[in-house]
Amino acid sequence: HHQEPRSAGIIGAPFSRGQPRVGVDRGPDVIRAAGLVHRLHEQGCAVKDYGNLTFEEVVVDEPVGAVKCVRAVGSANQRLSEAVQNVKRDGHTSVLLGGDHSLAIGSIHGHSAAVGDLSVVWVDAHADINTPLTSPTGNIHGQPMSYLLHELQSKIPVLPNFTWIKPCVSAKDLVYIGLRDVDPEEHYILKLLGVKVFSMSAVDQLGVARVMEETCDYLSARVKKPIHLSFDIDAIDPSITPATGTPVVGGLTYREGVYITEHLCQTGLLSAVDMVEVNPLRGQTEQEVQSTVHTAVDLLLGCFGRRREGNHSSDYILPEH
Ligand code: 4U7
Ligand code: MN
Ligand code: MN
Ligand code: MN
Repeated sequence: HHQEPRSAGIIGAPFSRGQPRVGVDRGPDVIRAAGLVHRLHEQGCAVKDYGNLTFEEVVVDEPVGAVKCVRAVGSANQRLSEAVQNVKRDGHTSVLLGGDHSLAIGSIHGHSAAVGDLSVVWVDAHADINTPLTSPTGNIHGQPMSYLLHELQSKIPVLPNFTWIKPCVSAKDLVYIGLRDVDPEEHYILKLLGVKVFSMSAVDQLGVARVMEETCDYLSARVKKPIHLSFDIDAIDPSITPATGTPVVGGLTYREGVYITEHLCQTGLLSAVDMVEVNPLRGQTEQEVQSTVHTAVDLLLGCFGRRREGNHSSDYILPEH
């Protein structure tokens, strides 16, 4: 069936303070260097690259309880939220290039501030739903969903530079795909809130096609809301995407990952995408980095209409001799 012309508004967020490893701040530039903008154009997608955000230099950022870099993460996400709101008001599908996954706070907050209620599809090895008080590491990239969910607000302490955050996602509007490394506290939260989860075990059992069918049936059972896809590259198996900070064996194949993006694109509801946790300094070889980055690009192309059967523009005419 006919698809509306698409346009991507790209925001680079070279930010790494949501986790301790250097290099994830280079994600936006390596993903662009792999030809993202050109390849989106090639497939008939309009693109506006808004460039990289710059972040406030937070010099003194002592842990708050166990949570690290609270002020830097809060401030960066406030800027990101504003940037995503601008991209949405310009009429684009927002594309956040991270950076670590703490950036989902600002990305989802800004998306929701611009368009209202959202569905969130979170593709990740991890649930990233620790509260500041359950987090085993204190790293905020393992916590973003806890700040965004209405249902967890009574469990979230007041944190410096976090007071601007308004919870904007309901547990019933969230679906996880690819989970295989969930902390016990997170598992408790997922069960308590009744969050829809397709773990790797469910992907094994059902196959990715049924997982996506059920995901979209579940999310559109009430009203069709704009979809926010938050894609952590560590959802894909580290044999394909090793250049990431917290790799976990037993992940999605390249084909399962691409299928997820193709299917979400075809709903016509995809309104914002995060591509996060690509860390070129975590690759052992140049080949490992290239494989990770190229996979990230292909996942984004899938979000903007690339089909493996091939594509052609609707006004194409066969040349006459
Ligand atoms: B990512 C972890 F404890 N759960 O909270 C935590 F295992 O954005 C990992 O998904 C979080 O890469 C991983 O620190 C965050 C840990
Ligand atoms: Mn992860
Ligand atoms: Mn993550
Ligand atoms: Mn359709």
